[in-house]
Amino acid sequence: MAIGDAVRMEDYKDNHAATIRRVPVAFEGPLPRPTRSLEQVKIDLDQAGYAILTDVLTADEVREARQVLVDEIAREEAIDENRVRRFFTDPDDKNRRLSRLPNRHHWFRDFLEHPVALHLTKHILGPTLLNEGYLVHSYGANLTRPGSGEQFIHLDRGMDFRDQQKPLQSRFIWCLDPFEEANGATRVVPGSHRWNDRIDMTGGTYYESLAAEAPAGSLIIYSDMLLHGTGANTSQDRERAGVIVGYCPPWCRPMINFPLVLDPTVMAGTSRTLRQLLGYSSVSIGFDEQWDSASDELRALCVPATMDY
Ligand SMILES: O=C(O)CCC(=O)C(=O)O
Ligand SMILES: [Fe+2]
Repeated sequence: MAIGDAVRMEDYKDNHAATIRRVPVAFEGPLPRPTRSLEQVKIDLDQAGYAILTDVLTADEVREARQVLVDEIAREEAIDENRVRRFFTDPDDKNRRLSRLPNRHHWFRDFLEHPVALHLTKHILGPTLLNEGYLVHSYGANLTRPGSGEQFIHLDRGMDFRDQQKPLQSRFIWCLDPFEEANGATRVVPGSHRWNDRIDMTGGTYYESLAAEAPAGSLIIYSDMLLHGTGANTSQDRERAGVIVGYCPPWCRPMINFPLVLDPTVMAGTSRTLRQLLGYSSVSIGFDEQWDSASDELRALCVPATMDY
């Protein structure tokens, strides 16, 4: 299946046909455990390449945000199921994916500019030239459903670079359900953030992994250096909702061209930080490339590129 100009699922599967090599988990250090400590998160990120920060959302907040998510999925399904299924890397039709999140509800705008996510993005990506703000690289929800298979273990980037020393994306999964092995908790390969010289994403290699189990309301934090993937949901009746966001430096090309995707009337009331994150700035690495062809409405949404967080 192809939507618009997307890769055809059939072509993609051909690239990932036969497994000829299995790579076991080989991590010596202590595995990250759910923690409330940001200091521990930084230690875990350094040592294992991922971390689990608990109690970022209250139980009420989780319930509210989850309800919005399932309502939005149902709304899209009523129009056409294909709008929320068959994400091109998912192994079957069972999971539900939702995009264009900032249009949908303040919860999905609030996640993006949550101070913890911004703080950890600064920590993971480091300073930027002229202190320009980071950009949201990618953003969507993934709801695993009973019987859904596992996604292949991958890096959240286009290719294996072999000599990349530092992350180009900070990645976060907002857990709107308890993430447990049985309901498809994200699987991770601890320590693989240091395997950059040998990761094979061309197919043929199967990476063994373990489930990053996390209570509802947690943030799973990782980067584009870490091997991971959605787990299989082997439960009878439990879904697993995650909202996944990646941030990149301001000179990288985000996966989504938000100003062309989002509703300008929704964006009109939002903060400077949110608009920066979503690319509503004509400045990049100090150069101002005026948005002459944009509508007045879009141009009015532009903000300075300098971070004030
Ligand atoms: O939902 C998950 O557990 C992870 C999904 C993922 O890694 C992806 O779609 O790139
Ligand atoms: Fe991923």
